[in-house]
Amino acid sequence: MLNSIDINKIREEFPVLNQEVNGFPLVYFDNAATSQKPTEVLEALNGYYRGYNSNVHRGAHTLAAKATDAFEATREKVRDFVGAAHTEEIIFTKGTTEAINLVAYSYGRAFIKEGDEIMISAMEHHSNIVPWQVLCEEKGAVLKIIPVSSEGELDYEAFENLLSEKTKFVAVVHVSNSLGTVNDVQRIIAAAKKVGAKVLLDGAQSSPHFNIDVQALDCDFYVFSGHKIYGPTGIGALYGKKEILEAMPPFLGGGEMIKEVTFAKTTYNELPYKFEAGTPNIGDTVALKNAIEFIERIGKDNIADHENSLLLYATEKMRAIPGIRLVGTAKNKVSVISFLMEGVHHFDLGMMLDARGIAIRTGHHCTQPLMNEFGIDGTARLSLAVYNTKEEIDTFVKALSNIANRFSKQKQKIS
Ligand code: 7TS
Repeated sequence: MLNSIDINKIREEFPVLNQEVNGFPLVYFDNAATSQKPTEVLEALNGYYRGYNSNVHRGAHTLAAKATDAFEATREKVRDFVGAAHTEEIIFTKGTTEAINLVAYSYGRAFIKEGDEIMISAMEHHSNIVPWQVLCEEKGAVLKIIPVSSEGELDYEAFENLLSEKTKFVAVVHVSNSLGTVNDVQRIIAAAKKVGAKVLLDGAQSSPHFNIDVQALDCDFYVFSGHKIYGPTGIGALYGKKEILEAMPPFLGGGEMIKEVTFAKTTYNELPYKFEAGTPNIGDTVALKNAIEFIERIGKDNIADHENSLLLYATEKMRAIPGIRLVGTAKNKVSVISFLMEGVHHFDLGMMLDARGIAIRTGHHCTQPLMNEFGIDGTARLSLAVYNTKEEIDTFVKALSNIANRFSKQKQKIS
């Protein structure tokens, strides 16, 4: 781990950053959507396909053994990354969305009954809303929503008042992708445990930014996506407590997840394979290990410190631009700034910034109910990663100020 980080050196590890977009050096501020990949991840992918591509867990030959070892080494790496006690508690999925669906379908179908209550928050990504809605419709269960304040913080007292012995499951986002709010999940987990509810944390936006320890948190499930932690797309993980995963029925049926199949009856494989039907995404899984090693090498604390200093710097500069309104001003935030500019639609803002080589995301960020709470249809959002710099923020703030000036002059002319 480096003591203080040399951002220019880190940037050299990301070939995609070294390019011009629309005639300007690329400023990539869309990291909450997906992060860029360091060379070691690209080389691991290439190395797998060039060197030992093979199916896992079945071949009697050398390449198959090599592929299986590399695949399982990532499981061990992910176990360590989230602080789980056992490797069999780590199930590979396509990403956060598939992991939440796995829990909603498998745990939900087996253990949620008519009249039970499932609690989510007003700031969930659609992937932590829709699977629970589907389950509630199927089972006659009730979906309850933890409200959010105008600053973008959860109302913990309202949450505690909503909890009852009817609450069987609480699924909340650890860090909001639209607002950057870090939720007090310790408080949520402690309160949920008191009524015996299981808790799932959506870690899509917490996993890239700070240390995760699922045992200290005592959550029942934690899910994340590899592509947001400098790894490939199409691979993510579900952590679940062993005794809960053991009690859950399989999600998908097929090869790999079985012990024995006859036409009369199938017995299922043990954990984690019970939940990994079919040939998995081997190459991307192998390279996910390198992404986690990249993070370990830089150090999560160094990443958090750097990103937080950028967040404070950008927030201060943006507040000084006339007509800018920040959406989401929670006390505890990471890495995301959502904003609006008076008189300019966020889509147009995104296009004007893109013309300057600056990549941000615009729209509802797959959190339409949250946007409804704020009475808006979307925001412009910048989201930061370890390779972003103060200079990039200066470039962004300058471009934003120019746009603000241009539009306020136009307004003056018209009036
Ligand atoms: N949960 C949160 C909090 C997210 O931010 C995202 C993706 C997901 C779930 C779904 O992850 P996936 O990897 O399964 O797609 N968020 C975003 C975003 O903010 N912009 O694009 C994708």
